[in-house]
Amino acid sequence: MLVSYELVDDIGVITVNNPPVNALSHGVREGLVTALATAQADSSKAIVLLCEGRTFIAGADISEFGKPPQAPSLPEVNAAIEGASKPVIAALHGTALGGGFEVALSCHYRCAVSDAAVGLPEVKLGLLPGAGGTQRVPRLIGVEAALDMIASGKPVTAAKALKLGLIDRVVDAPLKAAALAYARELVAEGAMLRRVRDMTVPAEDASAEQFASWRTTLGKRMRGQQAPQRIVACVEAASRLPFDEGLAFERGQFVECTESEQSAALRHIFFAERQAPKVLGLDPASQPRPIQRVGIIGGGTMGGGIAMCFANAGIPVTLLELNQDGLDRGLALIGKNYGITVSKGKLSEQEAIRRERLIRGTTDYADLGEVDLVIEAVFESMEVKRQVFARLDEVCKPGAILATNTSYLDVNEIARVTSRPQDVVGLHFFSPANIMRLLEVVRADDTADDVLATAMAIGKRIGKVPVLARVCFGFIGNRMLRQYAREAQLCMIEGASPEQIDGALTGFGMAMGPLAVGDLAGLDIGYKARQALTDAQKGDPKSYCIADALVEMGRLGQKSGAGYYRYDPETRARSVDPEVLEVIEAQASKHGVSPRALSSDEILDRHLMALVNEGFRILEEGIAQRPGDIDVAYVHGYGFPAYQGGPMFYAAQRGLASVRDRLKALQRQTGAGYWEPAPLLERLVSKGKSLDDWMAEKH
Ligand code: T1G
Repeated sequence: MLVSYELVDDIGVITVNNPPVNALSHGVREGLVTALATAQADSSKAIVLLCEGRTFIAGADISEFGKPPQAPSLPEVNAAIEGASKPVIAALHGTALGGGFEVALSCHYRCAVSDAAVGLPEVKLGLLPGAGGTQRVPRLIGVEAALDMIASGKPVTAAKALKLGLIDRVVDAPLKAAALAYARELVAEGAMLRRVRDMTVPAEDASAEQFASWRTTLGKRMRGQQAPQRIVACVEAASRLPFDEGLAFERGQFVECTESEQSAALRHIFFAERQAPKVLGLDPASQPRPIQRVGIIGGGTMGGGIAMCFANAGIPVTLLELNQDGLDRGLALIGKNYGITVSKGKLSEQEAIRRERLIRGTTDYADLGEVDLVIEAVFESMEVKRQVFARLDEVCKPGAILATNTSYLDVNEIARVTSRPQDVVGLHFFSPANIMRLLEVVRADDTADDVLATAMAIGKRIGKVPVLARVCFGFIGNRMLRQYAREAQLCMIEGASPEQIDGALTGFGMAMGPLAVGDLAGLDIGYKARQALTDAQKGDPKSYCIADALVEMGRLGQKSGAGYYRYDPETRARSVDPEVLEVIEAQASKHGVSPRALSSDEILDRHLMALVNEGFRILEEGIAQRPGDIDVAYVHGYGFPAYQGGPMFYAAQRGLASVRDRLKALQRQTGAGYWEPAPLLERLVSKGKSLDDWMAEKH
């Protein structure tokens, strides 16, 4: 039963049991209303509401959004709870989130075990608390604390919730017994039916200026997103209107959010993040191998960041460098990064020391003899990587997983130098590795199923979103990025300035524009990679001549103080540099290009179409398992705005036929073969099918 009811002596107990997270599906809402009616009619003196399983209600059932609403709605359930004639006590464990916490807020009292957390994460789904959260929370904790909680969507620990006044008691497990005791205590002291709706919002932090400053702050912090602004409007309504009018205003705002494209995109990403770690067709019997110790080869920026990922998850790391100097530099860099995190108040000094102590340095390969997983993060040269893997094959124990952090080299070729290619896999981290959430798991031809299962599991364990990719040049992310970067170069040589190009993409919501990203990563990286390619492989010189010219002038990007922009040595502030415009002009005349005015729409479109078309090729070749995997990769690895859903979701929303037609128009306009619509796209359009249809047919 989704919701059950029992009378324990004189206390009624309502129990929700809807695994995995007790989401408030239609059945649960109905069950709650029925159980409440039973409790109201029997001899119980108070009612305890709790959940089975790993958590209290973690929210509305997100999979029900976009479908016709079914009664009772959550506001109706909450009104029934708050209107009960007997005290209702919410007993919280796990994560009481969203609609789940709103249910708790409609109860008259709340208790929680110490490791519980409460939160209203709706904003992460492009929504807002639509069942009283924006009206009840400010009544309990004031406007500032309420906006901080609801606009950030961050969970609050039980201890902090008690301090804020969101809950009334932190109890010891077992929860049910403690909650029953608390209920009896309330009955004994004749506790009143304390309805949050009857409270008023403290006026001291509810001025118009306050709300205006929140709108400005959120306008910057959550650029382009609609829900945060609606949240401010709802909390403002709570401080201005009687409860029921505020609730109605909130509901209206909520419904508009549920119908918004931004929320559809963010809900798509929510489920795509949870699908990505699942490897289709994997032998269900293949269990992850235990990973208790990890080795990292290379103490540079990537190696150090990767080591921190494992130490942050409590896994001991052996970091190997060729010599002591290199090792000292690597460990010092890690220490510096932890220091920065502590100085930002994101980590305590003790915790930083504890994590740093989990990272042990060595210059001796023999010290990797007992690790369960080793990740190579050395210089991007096939020869160097082959030498490292041959050495690892000698020293690592049987069953150890040998992984490479290469961002584009052939993992099959690396695996072939070992006697155990089945134990070789690509684990492609993104810089800064201890921050970026994307992890491309690269499946080589011989990679064993349990090695893949292990890679996905360890990826989640270190807080990453693992996405499976097959071997090709640049895997999923970087392969698409080459097409995207090509358009940035061509738009420049055709007449658009770096500022205009970056502005077009940041206007769409990209965290940074393609040229600013180039300056951040270093223009010399791409330059060196191009030096290793033939002219044919490099493609049209117009697509890299400006970048080459800048590098040959010593303009490597931020690290040299100048690239497509100039950077203030102190503040690193970026500014337009007329010298770059001269370089662009010179290259345009050298390559016979007459500059013209490009609209920001054209610039944006060409970048998005370049990503999307390559995405279709990647799906057709089986390099990526699902369109959602590509979307998750771009959101967590390349700064694609989650509220746009990722390149493939964007294409689906826009309409595959319109995408195909736009590509054909670009092909006619430029005569360039790479604008030829991908065969999969052509096929789907010709059959009037969607990517979801294609996925359903494929599996
Ligand atoms: N609805 C439907 N399915 C859900 C769900 C939900 N709210 N939450 C989780 N799942 C599924 C998920 O897809 C996965 O399925 C499985 O449960 C385990 O999840 C009116 C409008 C609770 C912290 O935003 O943050 O309430 O892949 O892998 O890592 O105001 O899930 O196994 O098939 O993430 O342990 C607000 C969303 C909703 C919380 C657990 N609530 N969930 O994390 O497991 S909007 C949220 C989470 C709302 C009201 C509004 C996390 C978690 P599958 P998991 P986890």
